[in-house]
Amino acid sequence: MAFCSVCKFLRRGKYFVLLLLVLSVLAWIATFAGETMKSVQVSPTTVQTVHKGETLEGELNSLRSVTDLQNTPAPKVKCPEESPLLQGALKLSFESSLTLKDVEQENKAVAEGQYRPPDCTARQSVAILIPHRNREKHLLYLLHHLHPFLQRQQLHYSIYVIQQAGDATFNRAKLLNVGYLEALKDYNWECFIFHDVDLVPENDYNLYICDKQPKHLVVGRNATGYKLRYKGYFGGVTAMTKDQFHKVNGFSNIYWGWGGEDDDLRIRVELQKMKIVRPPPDVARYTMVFHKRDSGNEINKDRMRLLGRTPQVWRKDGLKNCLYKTLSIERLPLYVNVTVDIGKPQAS
Ligand code: UD2
Ligand code: MN
Repeated sequence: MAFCSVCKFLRRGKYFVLLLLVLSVLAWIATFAGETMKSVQVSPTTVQTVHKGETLEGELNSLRSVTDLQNTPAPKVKCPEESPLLQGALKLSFESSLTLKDVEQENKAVAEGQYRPPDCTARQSVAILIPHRNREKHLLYLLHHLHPFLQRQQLHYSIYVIQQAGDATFNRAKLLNVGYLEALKDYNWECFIFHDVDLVPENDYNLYICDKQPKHLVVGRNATGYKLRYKGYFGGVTAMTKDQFHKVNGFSNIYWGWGGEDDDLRIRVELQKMKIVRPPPDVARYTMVFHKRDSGNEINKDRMRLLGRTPQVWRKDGLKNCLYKTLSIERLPLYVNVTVDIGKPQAS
């Protein structure tokens, strides 16, 4: 009897040992799985010190993180306040044999109209907006000079050309409103340069960045003896921050044909108690490529009457009611080409 009770006890003991074994295997699996999960959750760029008792996966993961960190480029420093690449007064050339392909070859670092300085973080991100119709040669000359000019200024920039579709009367101001609205869909540009297609800057110390106040960049040009045309003149090339332009509700949309729209913008700026600033005259110099008045951009005889109404209508007429139909957006190597139907003059 006594012998048989010993047998029973041993048999039960066997099951007990078996049970213990199964439990410890389960516990080990659970711990191992937990460790693996932990190593998956570690951020890839975090450097970890390897501690005793960590799993192999954990160690490998840490090593991988160190390599990742070594391969990640060091964060770029801010570009200097004054770019070391500036040259001052430039010798401009307007070769009739120049082609778009030549300009593309000269600007390999530009993609889809956009450029960032390779070695430093630009101080401003700037969208250049060019209103355009049938001025291909002028556009070519401008791109030829402007791309290297902006690169020497170490800017993050993109060039947008806003093409008016059809042959209705030209509307420079409305095209520039469209450019602003469309460019902001790509990137949160902090500064906008509103730029005639035929004006080529002569000195790269004329910085294409925005100021605390709206900036007028054309003090003088070849055709006017490099003198300011009149006090309050705000045409040709202007720079406004995203907020300054938003504050004045952009340009008016109702100036069809030549003239008045630039003065209208000045009135909007003044109504907001902002003050127009200009770079020194020896720097803010431009060459205007010679041209005659385009057909479809006849003088706007209504401009004086419209200018008289600006203080009453600026809140309603501008970015807020800028209606247009985008026909195409082509991301070409040197610029973004936005073709737009902006309608035609309405009786007012
Ligand atoms: C002056 C101003 C300009 C604007 C205009 C009156 C200067 C240097 N410029 O220019 O900013 O206020 O008067 O509206 O003072 N454009 C085309 N295709 C056309 C017509 C115009 O692309 O068929 C564009 C182009 O970007 C051109 C700009 O509109 O540069 C202004 O037109 P403009 O050059 O004929 O007028 P302009 O030189 O008198
Ligand atoms: Mn012109």
